[in-house]
Amino acid sequence: MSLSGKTSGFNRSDTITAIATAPGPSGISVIRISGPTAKHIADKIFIGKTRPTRAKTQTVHFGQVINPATKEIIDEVLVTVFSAPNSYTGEDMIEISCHGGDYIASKIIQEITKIGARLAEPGEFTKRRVFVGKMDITQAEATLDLVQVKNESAYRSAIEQLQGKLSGYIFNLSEKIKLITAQIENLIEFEENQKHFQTEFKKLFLRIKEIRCDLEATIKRSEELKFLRNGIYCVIVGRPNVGKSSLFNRLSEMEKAIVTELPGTTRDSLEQTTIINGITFHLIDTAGLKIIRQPKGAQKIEALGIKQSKNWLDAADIVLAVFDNSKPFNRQDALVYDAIKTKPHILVLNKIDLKTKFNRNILKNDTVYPISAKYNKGIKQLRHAVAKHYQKQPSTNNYLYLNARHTEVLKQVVQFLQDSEAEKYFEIAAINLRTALDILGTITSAVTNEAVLDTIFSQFCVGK
Ligand SMILES: Nc1nc2c(ncn2[C@@H]2O[C@H](COP(=O)(O)OP(=O)(O)OP(=O)(O)O)[C@@H](O)[C@H]2O)c(=O)[nH]1
Ligand SMILES: [Mg+2]
Repeated sequence: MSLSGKTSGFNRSDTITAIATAPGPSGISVIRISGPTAKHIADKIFIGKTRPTRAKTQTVHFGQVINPATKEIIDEVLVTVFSAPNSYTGEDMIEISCHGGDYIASKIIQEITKIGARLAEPGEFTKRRVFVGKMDITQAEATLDLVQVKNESAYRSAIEQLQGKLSGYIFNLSEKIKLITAQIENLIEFEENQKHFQTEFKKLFLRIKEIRCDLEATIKRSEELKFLRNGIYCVIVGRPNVGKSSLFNRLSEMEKAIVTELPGTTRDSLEQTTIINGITFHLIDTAGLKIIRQPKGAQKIEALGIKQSKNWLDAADIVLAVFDNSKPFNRQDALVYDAIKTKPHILVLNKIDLKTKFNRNILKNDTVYPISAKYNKGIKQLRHAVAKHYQKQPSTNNYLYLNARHTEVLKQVVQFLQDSEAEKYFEIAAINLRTALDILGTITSAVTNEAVLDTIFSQFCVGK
């Protein structure tokens, strides 16, 4: 499928270059050059047995990069030559592997830009790949995701998307809608046989409803399982001094949060990502929730921290509410207990190494996990309980990951399908279906809204 068309102020006649590896000290750095003059530029700066313009595609050549003006050797390198269309961008491409670190690579880039290439914009190599039709937009998005994945589920769904799982789904969906649209348009033309005509329409509208319900289920499932990719926000709350930061350190297996005997130690929320039973959790340590009547001075800062805690509480996927076994349940505990009731939560009773003054019966039917954060007691069981919350999920084989852009587009498609089901004028129903198809096409097609493309590619690193 060719996606060439409007290319939104994006010039493919330029030859572009960038360092493709991450900045900082490293074993090697890779420089990419892509575009019509890529091989000619390489000819000018590379001395080896074969000239890049004469080299076969996908071959690697040892030699030196020189400053073409002074003939001074800059580095010993390996040059890989790719001839169009057999390259990542589909254009002539050169990859130079030089010694690592930023200095040498920058020196080579300087020479390349002096003789005609310009620096690539973020994601421009992938953008070119999309515009020559080697990849659709969902696959470009998957490329971006792959670079950023942090867990197995995110990796799985990104690689499936890269291999075309989402594109395939969109293709099948649009084929189904196209078929129904054509059948409706056909019936409109042969409307003489009124009775037969009505029953046929009914059948087609039922079919649209089926497709719409399927699509809605796919969107819902993706939203429910989004945590597999994005991680679960697990927020630790409790009144001051109950041991939230101590628990945060235990669960994250890091000593990141400051722990003191003074209530109000944590003022800013802290975040740490940890993996429990293969699931990514973003742990958040918050300032204690408490009742403040008139926040003044230093207390004002604490009040801000507390406000932040409330925001975190709203954003949480799951809350760990911590209580102190060595103190009686008080009004501040009641405030915490009340605040978390409507959220998925786990109750934790900390400081079980100390004498019990806390009345557990107050926590009613909820399971309470007794721990001692200080002496590392009950932490394993708690970790297990947190992970178990998410392992009840059904098998994820049929799961299709949809990002915010895909979800938004598919929801619009649902709306147009629904409008056509309810439409009494068949011509208008057909127009609605055609609109649904156009909207659906924007998920994969490069000939889409310029702002959408800019947003996607601006998130890429330069050199990708
Ligand atoms: N005996 C005992 N002390 C604990 C335990 N957990 C925490 N502490 C102590 O309780 C005090 C408060 O601990 P923190 O982890 O700072 O409590 P916090 O809830 O984060 O406190 P704020 O940030 O002030 O709201 C410190 O002196 C900890 O050493 C425990 O399991 N047993
Ligand atoms: Mg704290």
